[in-house]
Amino acid sequence: MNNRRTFLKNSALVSAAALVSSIDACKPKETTNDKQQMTNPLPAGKKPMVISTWEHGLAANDAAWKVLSSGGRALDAVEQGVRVSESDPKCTSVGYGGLPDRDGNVTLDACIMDEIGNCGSVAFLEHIMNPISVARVVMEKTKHCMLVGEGALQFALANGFKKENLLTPEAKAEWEKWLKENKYTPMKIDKNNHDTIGMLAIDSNGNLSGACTTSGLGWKLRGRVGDSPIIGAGLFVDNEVGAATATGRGESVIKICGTHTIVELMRAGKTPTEACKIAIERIVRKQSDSKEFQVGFLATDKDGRVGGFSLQPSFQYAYFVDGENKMVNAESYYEGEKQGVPR
Ligand code: SD4
Repeated sequence: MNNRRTFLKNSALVSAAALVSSIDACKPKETTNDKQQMTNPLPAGKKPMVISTWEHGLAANDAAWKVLSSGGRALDAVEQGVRVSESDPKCTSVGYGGLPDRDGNVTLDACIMDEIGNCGSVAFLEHIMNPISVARVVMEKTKHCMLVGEGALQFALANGFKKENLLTPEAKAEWEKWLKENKYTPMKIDKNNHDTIGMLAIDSNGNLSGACTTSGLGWKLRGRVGDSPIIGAGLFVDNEVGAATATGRGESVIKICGTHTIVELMRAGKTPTEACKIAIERIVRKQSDSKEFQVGFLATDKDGRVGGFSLQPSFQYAYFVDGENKMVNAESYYEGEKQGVPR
């Protein structure tokens, strides 16, 4: 937690980060550095659980848990869970209140995947507060997997979603400030500007589902789409094996098909943490600027062993199991003061 705060302070993007740190639902809460978690102990029998990225995952997990604890389906749990972050104007990288692109438009990416491999996705979607629910309707009512831009908006409106202004006065003020100072140059996804929510859940039938949703990179080029709505990059679920989700610089995740890679590594016998670590190491090997940005992966296997791993320190995930919802610090490739020095 302190690490993350330090990063936010040190960021060249102080204004955007300050907005993020003022968020209630994203507010730092007590964290455990759960080393035991990192070694992936076998759970005592399969049980419902939900994990999600970053501190806003706590509030999202609470909503997901309501579904899971009443015997509901993991798919409903992840949809209900991430809707909390999407609807929270103080979460500035997800849904309503998200930082806009460099022209001042809030554009959203989201995807969802169920236990039988069905998936739905929307990208470059504007004016709809809960893109995850549109992604679910794409999955359930069409024969397609992905709709983008104007077509996705038309589809949403035709299916009863409301057109809304998603640019909050706070996000608009941040954008106007950025415009003055930054010469219209898109923001780099560095170690600090992130907060996408990726969520994975197992229900009482032992079935897995996942969801991932974001407003993407603040001040991005109009039309830019990251990893979050791309099945196999920001999210992948295989009920026979496990599931994974991603946060951080989407371009880097797309280049290695991050979450599909992690699920395949678990299929080959790696634990969730090992699989996430190997994927991060692949990014380091293949992307020479890996010291400059953040990527975090989160995974669960079919039996509910969970784990995460990130490029830079400070990646955390919220983990709800056995009636307890807590933050866990993931290990990272680059570490603390030694950041930039591979371990
Ligand atoms: C993206 N992966 O659009 C997202 C951003 C993100 O935490 O994860 N932020 O590239």
